[in-house]
Amino acid sequence: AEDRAELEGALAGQEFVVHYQPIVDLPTSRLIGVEALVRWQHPERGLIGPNTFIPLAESTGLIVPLGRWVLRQACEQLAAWCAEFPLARGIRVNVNLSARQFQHEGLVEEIAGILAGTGVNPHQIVLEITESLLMQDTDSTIDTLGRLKALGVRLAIDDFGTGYSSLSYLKRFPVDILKIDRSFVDGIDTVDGDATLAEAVVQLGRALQLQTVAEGIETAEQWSTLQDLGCEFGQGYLFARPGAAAEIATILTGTA
Ligand code: G
Ligand code: G
Ligand code: MN
Ligand code: NA
Repeated sequence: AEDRAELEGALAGQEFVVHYQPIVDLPTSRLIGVEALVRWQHPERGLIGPNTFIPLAESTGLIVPLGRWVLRQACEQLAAWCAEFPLARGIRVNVNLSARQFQHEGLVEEIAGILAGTGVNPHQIVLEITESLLMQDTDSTIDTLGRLKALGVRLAIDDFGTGYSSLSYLKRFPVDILKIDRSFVDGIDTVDGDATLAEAVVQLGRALQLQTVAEGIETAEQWSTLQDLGCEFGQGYLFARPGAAAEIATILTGTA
């Protein structure tokens, strides 16, 4: 309960910050988008990563107002970048949606309100949902996905390949992008079978006309292997770590 109060206080006290990690076109390593990743700028403990507070935010329901805040922040940032840098009009901003947010009654209306209020082009917003969320293959899941798509945003499946789900749902669900989980990229050049799995995801994406984004690229070898497999986009420490909005601005000036 104490932890919950602290998290609530942090939200009210504006102690959260959004960092952005570049997503690049693999052949050219040009910026095609960013993923918004929340951090807690704690007054005493410094910058805290989401793994330490997202689970609590989920279990207490605070993820709903926190997630709404992250989305609004990311949309405001995108609008500011677009006003300043012509290059920004061609990028996308990915925002993570947790299962709890997804199940929240007012989600679609809230997102619509944020899009309208910030004036961003909805096509520049990608909502990342996890594969496990889609495994709850219910009418209400399909209904929510359809209503999100109707707003003009794009949908990505995050951590794809970790969910052991049936593939048939991919055809029914209106998703646009598959994000290949970091665990496959990790072992792509070293662990038997990982390259085969990554390739299978890329082929699946191609068959269903979905874009593929590889996560967690750390070495030039992984980068090159993923290109050989036909993966279009990627993100990872090799290209850039998540950083403050100002770091993205230096790329968007076109001089970085
Ligand atoms: O940012 P890292 O770099 O440490 O992120 C760790 C985990 O936290 C990832 O699984 C990521 O999806 C999740 N995460 C980061 N930001 C957000 C957010 O704004 N909302 C949700 N639901 N998850 C987030
Ligand atoms: O779960 P999700 O994919 O949303 O979260 C992305 C997470 O992956 C964030 O915690 C981000 O900081 C982390 N990440 C991004 N690139 C790399 C990388 O190259 N290596 C590792 N180990 N983690 C990464
Ligand atoms: Mn993600
Ligand atoms: Na992921």
